[in-house]
Amino acid sequence: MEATSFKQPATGRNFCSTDSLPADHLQATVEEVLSTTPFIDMHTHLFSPAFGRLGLWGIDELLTYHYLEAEFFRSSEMKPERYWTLTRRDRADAIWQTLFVENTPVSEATRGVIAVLRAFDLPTESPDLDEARSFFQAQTIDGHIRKVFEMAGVRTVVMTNDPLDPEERPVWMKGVGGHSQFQAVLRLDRILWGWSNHWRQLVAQGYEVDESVSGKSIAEVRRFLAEWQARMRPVYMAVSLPYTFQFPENDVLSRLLSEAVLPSCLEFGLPLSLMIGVRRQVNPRIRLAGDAVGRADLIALENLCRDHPENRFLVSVLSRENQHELCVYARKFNNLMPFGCWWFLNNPSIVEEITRERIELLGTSFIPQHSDARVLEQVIYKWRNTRATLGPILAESYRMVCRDGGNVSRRDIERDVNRLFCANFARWTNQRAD
Ligand code: RAT
Ligand code: ZN
Repeated sequence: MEATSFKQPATGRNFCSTDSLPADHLQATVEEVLSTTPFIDMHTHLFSPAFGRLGLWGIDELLTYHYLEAEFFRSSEMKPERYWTLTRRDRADAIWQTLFVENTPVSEATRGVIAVLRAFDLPTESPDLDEARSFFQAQTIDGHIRKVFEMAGVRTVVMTNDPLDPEERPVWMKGVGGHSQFQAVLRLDRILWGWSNHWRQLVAQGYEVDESVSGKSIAEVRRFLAEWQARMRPVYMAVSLPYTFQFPENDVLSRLLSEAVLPSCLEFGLPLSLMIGVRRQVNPRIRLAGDAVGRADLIALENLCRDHPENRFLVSVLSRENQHELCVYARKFNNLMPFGCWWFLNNPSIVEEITRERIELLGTSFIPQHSDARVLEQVIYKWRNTRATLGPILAESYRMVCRDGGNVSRRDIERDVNRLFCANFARWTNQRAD
């Protein structure tokens, strides 16, 4: 039988310039571009210095990160109830002893602490934390933030700002000056899925709302959003939703979303970020570490994107099982921007799988990662790990372009890295990309 002869694709196609790179230079060029491009970190829990003690940094905060607390309870006999009676310093000592002295820190979150210590030339095998503590105590916050961002290769970080947070609200009410490296986000968890526990807070602040969202409630929530939009100047609005989220439904959440939040987003030209898939407090004994994950029904997202075509959605889903569907929906709806590998997904093996899938289905029209950092210095290891995982994936994608007969230049790589880690977000939030 005659062998099938495949027609070779025409060679020599240039995407940006004629300076195509030889295949064996691709990896090194990708790594260099990744390491020299400062990224936008589009979702963190960090705060600018104006928020004072809300901004977490230093070794005790690094060690008591809730990702590490979850791991600590697996390797220690200490009961959570006892752990919560300790001071932060004693908790940090207990975690150091258990996860770093008595065990090898091979998990993603423990390796992160090692990488941060190493980045500051601090001992990684010491039986105590004395030297690390002295080092961090000697830093002043403004200079330390600048240095950390430089080490992490990030130019801007996006905060998570909850107007109903009792500690955060007074800072905003006093007036917060803008900071060139921190952007605000209007986070709506308490108002949306937490309405029944929080509507009274709005009443106390002078808004005419009620539990069933009747009468003037919708107009008043819009007034609340408008006032906070003016106060915070957020780059987007955001909510984390449980894996059970459905839309539309005959419930308060759906009404608030479709009649207040989405119209306000349109009015202010802001995208809405949806982080879907948390299964809250499966183990309340371990507090913040006690949330888990559930597979979501993304038909809710389909309905949102289709029924609100003028709104733009930034979307991250927590379940590994939802990732492929998210990509498929992004192919159907160009008002949907997938972002990040969040929380339990932020491990090299899973980031690799998800990012390959996204590139294969979406090209460069997505945002590969955010850090979700809660403690300042975490951006150092989280972004280092992202670059290390992304390098081989991007290089392999370019090798495949070349194998198919295309050319890839350094300018192509620069454009793509900038698009993935800055321009997609900047465009979505109406900001300049450079
Ligand atoms: O990753 C985390 O730290 C989670 O606890 C959540 O805060 C999540 O990132 C969120 O923003 O809801
Ligand atoms: Zn987060």
